[in-house]
Amino acid sequence: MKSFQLVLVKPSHYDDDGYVIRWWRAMTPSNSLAAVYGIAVDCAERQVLGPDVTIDITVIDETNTRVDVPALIARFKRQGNFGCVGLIGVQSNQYPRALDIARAFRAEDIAVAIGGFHVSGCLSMLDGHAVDIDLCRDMGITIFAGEAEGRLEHLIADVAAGRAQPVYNYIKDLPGIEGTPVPFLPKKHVERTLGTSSSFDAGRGCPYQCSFCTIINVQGRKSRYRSADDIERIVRLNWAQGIRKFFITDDNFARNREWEATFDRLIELREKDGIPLGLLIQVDTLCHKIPNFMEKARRAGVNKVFIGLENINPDNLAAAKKRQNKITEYRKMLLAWKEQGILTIAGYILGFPADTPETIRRDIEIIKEELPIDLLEFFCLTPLPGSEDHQTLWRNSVAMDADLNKYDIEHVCTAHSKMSMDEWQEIYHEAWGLYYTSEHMKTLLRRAAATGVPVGNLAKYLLTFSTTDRLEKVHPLQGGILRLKRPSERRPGMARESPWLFWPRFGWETLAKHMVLLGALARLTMWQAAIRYDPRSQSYMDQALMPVGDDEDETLDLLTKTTGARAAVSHIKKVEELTHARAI
Ligand code: B12
Ligand code: SF4
Repeated sequence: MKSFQLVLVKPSHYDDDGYVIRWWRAMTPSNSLAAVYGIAVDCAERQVLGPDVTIDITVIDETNTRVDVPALIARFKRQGNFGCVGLIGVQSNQYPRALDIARAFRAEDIAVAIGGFHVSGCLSMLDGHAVDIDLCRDMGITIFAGEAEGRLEHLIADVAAGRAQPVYNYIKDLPGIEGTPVPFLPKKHVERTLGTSSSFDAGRGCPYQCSFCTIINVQGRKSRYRSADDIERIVRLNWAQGIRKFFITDDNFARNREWEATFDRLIELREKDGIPLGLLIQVDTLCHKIPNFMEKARRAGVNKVFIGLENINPDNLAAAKKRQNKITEYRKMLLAWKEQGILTIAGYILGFPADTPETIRRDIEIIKEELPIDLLEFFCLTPLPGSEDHQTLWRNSVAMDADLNKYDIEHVCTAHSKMSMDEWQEIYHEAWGLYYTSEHMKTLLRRAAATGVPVGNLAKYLLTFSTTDRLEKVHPLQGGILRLKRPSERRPGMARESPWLFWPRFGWETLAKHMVLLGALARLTMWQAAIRYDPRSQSYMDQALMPVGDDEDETLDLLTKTTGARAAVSHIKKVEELTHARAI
């Protein structure tokens, strides 16, 4: 019996000091890895290489597990190099690290294939060579652009027969995903992430056209979805191994055409079968207008929702073609989630054309005062390869940072008309501190207690969100517990440090960081206890929690401070007047 070695590696990327970002426990599991693993297991079960060949699958998420290259090479050697390394879900920022991993395997003549958003985005929007894509060709790495459902078996068969092509390009041929193998990871991998939650994409594709977005150019604008039966299968497979929490990774679950059937099935699993589901979903800012959406979300087990708020200045939203985001609806939408007792997380992008450090500082204060958001995450507007923004700059030969490792939406990669690149980068880091002040964290805990959001749960997230950028210099989504490093994992081209210097410094840094974390934890625990025992906490009220009133367009800074906001309000008034006039 021959054994085909399929090693699936989700690469991490390098931090600013050139060390691979890896944790004892990483924040979130990789859904790309779960998706490709599910398809690979199906290939193995169907014996796609024939009855006398087994497919031996190894899964490595580099954010929580070291890629032991020599051990893997030895394993390939024992099988006569019969197999392939698959570099999975490689984003632009992970592309340099992915190639560094590949280099060692290619030197031993082991087949390597790469897929994910970088290669898919570049092949979708550029000329098929730009942005370092030719490095793969030079190294003999197979490029796989597009989705693997129904295709992975062809790649495996070609590798096994020694006839792998340099490029497989399925980007213009998006498969239906209903009834295809479902994303899945065995528990031993899921346990390496915080909170032991797993993930699945219930659907792909988004109808909108935001110019900074890569998703629509890789996964398309049409809604493709898994069936309710598929969803039930995912839940049951995981529940059988004791996993009940999921991140549903659809970029905009509210626009998944099957959202209601999916929620109905999840409600059934929760209410009839007693599976205590806990879900995180991502939605747009108009989801409160979909009848039953929020109420069903709560019943299905959604306890956290991520909202792509992006900005509160309509001029900026218009510049990014994100016209569907209406600031006049933000409060209604957020209060509606609060009514369901669901924790709200909003993404906020810094560096739109009208932004300056001063306006960013002002806007963060407005959000703190007037919008009932629990957690706010900051990102730098980045021309990600695969987005319309990147394509425009590339076509016009505008300078962009050549180091792809920086395209993690935390580093500034191109110039801004109103801020220097340094000012932009500084205000990005400052933003975290401006939002997560002690005073505001206490307010957030009070708001949670008053609206039925679990205070302990929020406190846990506040600990991470208020400290990760400051202590670890990475975004919380890339964070985890206990940073792990090795001198040997430094980026090629950067000097290898002496172990005598490296290890004492690493030990000291780890200790110092954990002292700060313990202090932050103690403070959050104290505030939490004070709120719990305060009899007035249920009746807490502030401007953000106040029901939407008729005079807000004159009283709220959100609707008066920017030119765009004033224009948006007067537009709405005009529409209302016309509709009213017609009704009379
Ligand atoms: C869930 C998610 C996360 C999760 C989990 C990560 C993951 N990749 O699963 C978390 C929260 C951790 C996360 C974090 C980040 N993310 Co993210 N994330 C997503 C999201 C919303 C879904 C990913 C997913 O599951 N897609 C569905 C799967 C099935 O699609 P897929 O990955 O493309 O894989 C398919 C094919 O590409 C192919 N394939 C993939 N690899 C391979 C390999 C081979 C060999 C083959 C044959 C086929 C193949 O087969 C798969 C099945 O069809 C995507 C957007 C999106 N819609 O994809 C952003 C996205 C991937 N993230 C992005 C970014 C920037 C980040 C962060 C850097 C943000 C930050 N600063 O914190 C971090 C990086 C952390 C990390 N270590 O990955 C960007 C990447 C853009 C780019 N061009 O580089 C995206 C595209 C969103 C965006 N803003 O545009 N993310
Ligand atoms: S709403 Fe989100 S997924 Fe849809 S186009 Fe805009 S950024 Fe992309």
